[in-house]
Amino acid sequence: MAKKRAVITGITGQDGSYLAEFLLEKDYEVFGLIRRSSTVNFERISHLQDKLELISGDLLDQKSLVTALQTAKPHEVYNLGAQSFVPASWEQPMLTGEITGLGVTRMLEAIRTTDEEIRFYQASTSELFGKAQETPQSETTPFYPRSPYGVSKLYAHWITINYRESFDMFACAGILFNHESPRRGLEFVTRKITHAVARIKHGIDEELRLGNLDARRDWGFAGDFVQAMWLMLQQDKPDDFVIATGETRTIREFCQVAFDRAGLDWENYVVVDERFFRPAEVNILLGDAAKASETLGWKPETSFEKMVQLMVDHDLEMVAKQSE
Ligand code: NAP
Ligand code: F7E
Repeated sequence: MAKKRAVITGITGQDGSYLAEFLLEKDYEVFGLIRRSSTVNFERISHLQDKLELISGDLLDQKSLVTALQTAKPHEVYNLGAQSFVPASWEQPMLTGEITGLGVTRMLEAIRTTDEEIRFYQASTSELFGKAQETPQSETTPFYPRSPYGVSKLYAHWITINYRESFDMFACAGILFNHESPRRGLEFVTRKITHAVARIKHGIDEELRLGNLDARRDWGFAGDFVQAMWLMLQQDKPDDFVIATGETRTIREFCQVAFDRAGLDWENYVVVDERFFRPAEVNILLGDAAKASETLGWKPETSFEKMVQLMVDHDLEMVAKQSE
């Protein structure tokens, strides 16, 4: 039987790299959309490069998306590409809207032009809930985004549903809560903490400066979460699902577990710095993934403690190597 083919936008990112691994294990032909850059940034996919087909393209450029789909002839498109860092969305709100919001319409239009049978996954986010109207949050919780990133993702979410309803496309949105890993970007709070733990342990840094320690997040492991993306596209009908662990912790609690792992007391190193507070905060996220559990049979496998351990151990080893 011919192999299934998938296009992943955002393949150089955290989720793109885990999803590519997962689909390759399922014997897919995997095509990754790569935007042109003067330096290569294939760090997260270098171990997969001889198994992947990389296609040049950009969510800002309609023609490149059509060409990518004509080249790959995919059965499935996973749209993970985005300007995904919330603070940067206040610094570059227009660019965030273009990539994270309108980029989705460009891809949906590219699918309509090329092959309407292509199944489409959109990377929606718990940032849609923002100033949460109820806790825990599920598929029926009203949205209240709190950043240009969240607002862009709200547009992306609704345009996905609109194309499903207008054109009968198989388009799904996964409302994923925060998910982390040793491949998380260094600017996000979890990896910022585990990387700092490693640098402090090796005597390179003396402190870690953070913003709001009271915010709560429902943190899962990225490797578990990408499986839910695939499951959504294997169903008989398209739908939207919350993907979360059902546990919430403060940034303070994350610090405690991460520093503990390295035998350090977080209170000796963490300094609160106003520069890292946001113009508007998302105070509490806690997801109810009952629908995904019932319909997709999806459940997270990696515990919070295990995930923090993975991240701290990875960063301790990485910093040790860098300091050799
Ligand atoms: P990430 O590590 O920041 O990766 C983002 C990816 O998007 C990178 O590959 C980046 O490419 C690509 N990209 C940026 N601008 C682009 C453009 N103009 N055209 C094409 N690609 C572009 O993000 P992630 O954590 O893997 O998240 C994946 C997706 O899920 C994102 O849409 C994010 O908003 C969403 N999401 C993430 C979480 C989470 O907790 N991680 C939760 C919910 C939803 P470069 O390498 O070239 O920059
Ligand atoms: O912040 C607080 C900060 O940047 C988490 C993206 O993947 O998940 C991510 O968005 C919390 C916030 O992630 C620092 O105020 C305190 O309350 O790790 P983060 P995020 O904003 O939740 C969602 C689901 C996405 O969709 C996004 O794409 O931590 N915080 N001190 C800090 N945050 C950062 N970055 N740096 C600090 O120093």
